[in-house]
Amino acid sequence: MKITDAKVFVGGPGKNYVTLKIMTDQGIYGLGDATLNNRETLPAAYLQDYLIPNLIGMDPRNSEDIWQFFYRGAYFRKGPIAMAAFGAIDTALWDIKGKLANMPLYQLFGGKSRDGAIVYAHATGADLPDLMESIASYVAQGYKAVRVQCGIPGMPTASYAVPDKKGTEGDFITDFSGIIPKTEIWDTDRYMRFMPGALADIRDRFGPDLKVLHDVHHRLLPREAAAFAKAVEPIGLYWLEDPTPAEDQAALRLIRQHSTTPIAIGEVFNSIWECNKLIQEELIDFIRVAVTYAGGITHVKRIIDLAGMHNVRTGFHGAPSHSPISMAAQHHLNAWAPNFGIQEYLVLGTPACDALFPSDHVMRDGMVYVSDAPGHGVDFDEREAARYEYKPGSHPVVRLEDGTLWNY
Ligand code: CS2
Ligand code: MG
Repeated sequence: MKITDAKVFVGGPGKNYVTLKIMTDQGIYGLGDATLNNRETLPAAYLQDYLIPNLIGMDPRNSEDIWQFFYRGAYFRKGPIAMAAFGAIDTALWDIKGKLANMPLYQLFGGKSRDGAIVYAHATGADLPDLMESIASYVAQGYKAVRVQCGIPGMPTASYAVPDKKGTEGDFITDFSGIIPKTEIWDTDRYMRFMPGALADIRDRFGPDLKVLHDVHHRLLPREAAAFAKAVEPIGLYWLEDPTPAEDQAALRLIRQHSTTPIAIGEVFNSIWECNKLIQEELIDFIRVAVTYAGGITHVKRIIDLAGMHNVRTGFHGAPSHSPISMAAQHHLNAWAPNFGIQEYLVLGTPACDALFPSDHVMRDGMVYVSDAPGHGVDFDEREAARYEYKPGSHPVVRLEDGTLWNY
């Protein structure tokens, strides 16, 4: 069997999805997702200029050897751009494998460990009352887990992923007005003084059963993160996410020394080598990698297995930028993984998105039920794709009040 061609599409409804389609001499094709948020054209170029010319003629069934060919052959290894490009190829090859076997991917991984996989939604508010309404709306929709992000009183600008005025919904993460980022002003002291109390009020309002997650989004220094994790320990968060930048994996030891609050890290990682210490030393409770950014299904399965040896559960990233293709690959991994935890789920199901990416995966009452279609179960409508083009977008950059550049 041979790969005969491959095409890359950039664009989508309100997103710059990077979709890879790999065609074969048996008429079977596979689909992958290389969407690297705010840098979408780069994995697309890597695929077009370097990877696709090498793919032509390869046997699509040899997904492991192809992964090793591109990973080791690059010489300069890893990095989000390369691993997103490899990830798209790998996911497309697993899609082809599933179609050849006439099986949904979870069957190829080892079958189902559960029928439904719990997901969490993003509740947000310009202030605490606004956030409480957002949480209540998700609870009313049947969600059993919600990430909560709140505007901080006195903060000079809106903080991470919150609206600057009450009652507005939307993707407060990427601004598609252009490639020049806006500036967010951050003050740790205001955050540290306000947020633990807000989380306690949320727990009081919604009771002990609601799984409450909070994303610090890399804003605290390790000592501050340890103090925050200790302060919120009585609230019983499901997890505290990215409390401190984790390039220095050892820094997470300080949080573990001071708190039993569950820690989730990993969405910015693109290889097992960026999280192996966090996992082996059990410095985290959930690993947050994503199939797109971490080299596809093949590499993420290695991370899942390492995590499973060290009491670490999965909590895959599922931000607004993820296309239904990578989300579907994660749904299959979530159905199989013995150490599954939870899946981030930003509602993808707009009519425009469903038209571009038809599938029969189901999200109901806060649970995802994976499709039984062969492969990952998502298709791609090239006619729909022709309606979209790349639209430059950016995250804010974050500065402290004195102008110091900080972590987004
Ligand atoms: C966030 C992401 O979903 C999350 O947990 O950390 O939405 C993150 O802000 C974006 O992926 C950045 O592009
Ligand atoms: Mg996050």
